[in-house]
Amino acid sequence: MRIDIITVLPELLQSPFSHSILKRAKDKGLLQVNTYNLRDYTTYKHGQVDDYQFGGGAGMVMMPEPMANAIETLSKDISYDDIIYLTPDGKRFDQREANHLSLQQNLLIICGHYKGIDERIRQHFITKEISIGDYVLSGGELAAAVLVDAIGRLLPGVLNDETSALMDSFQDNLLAPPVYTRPADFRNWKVPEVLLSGDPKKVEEWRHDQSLQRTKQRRPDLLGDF
Ligand code: 6GU
Repeated sequence: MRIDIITVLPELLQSPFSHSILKRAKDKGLLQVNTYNLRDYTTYKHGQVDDYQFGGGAGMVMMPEPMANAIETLSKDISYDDIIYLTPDGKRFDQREANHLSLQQNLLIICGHYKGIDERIRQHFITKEISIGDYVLSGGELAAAVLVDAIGRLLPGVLNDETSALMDSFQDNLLAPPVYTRPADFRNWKVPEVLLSGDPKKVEEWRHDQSLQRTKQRRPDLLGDF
């Protein structure tokens, strides 16, 4: 899978994909992430990519020409399945969307800044608008990192134990059960007996029950889908 990202802060997007699972995904050739600096696509002086908004008001808007130029230049070589704009007024990102996007071949992600991008770019180029939650970030880069992480770990062959992504919280609309490791007795705080029983069926039942309890207590909204 290939994910291209247009940003004014490419430096911000180096580290998140250079460690752990995403690094492994890239090293295995399963995921390719490319960042493109929007300033490389402007014809304005001093690499200008934003301007005052028509109608007045505080805050700059990202100009349409550099963005259109970047999108059209990249689209010449690659056919994108989706051109995604990251914005707080987009559709809320969730596991279902991560699953869906992980099945695509080529994605283009646009990171906004300031007051956002010119509406005409949204109307004529963007195919999907995504928010990662109901709060405002100063730019789309951290949201892009969240998307790429959530998507990248789902690609077949990225995780060692392929079942482990399937067992994540949310994958079946249930939160994950509690987990324990050695020692079985830590400061007299003991691991639940059933996990030491060696009976896989009992363990599975216990985990499912814990998942249900936890979801009921913490996220009853998820059970609405059951
Ligand atoms: Cl995708 N971008 C920005 N700037 N803020 C956000 C967001 C995205 N999602 C939640 N807040």
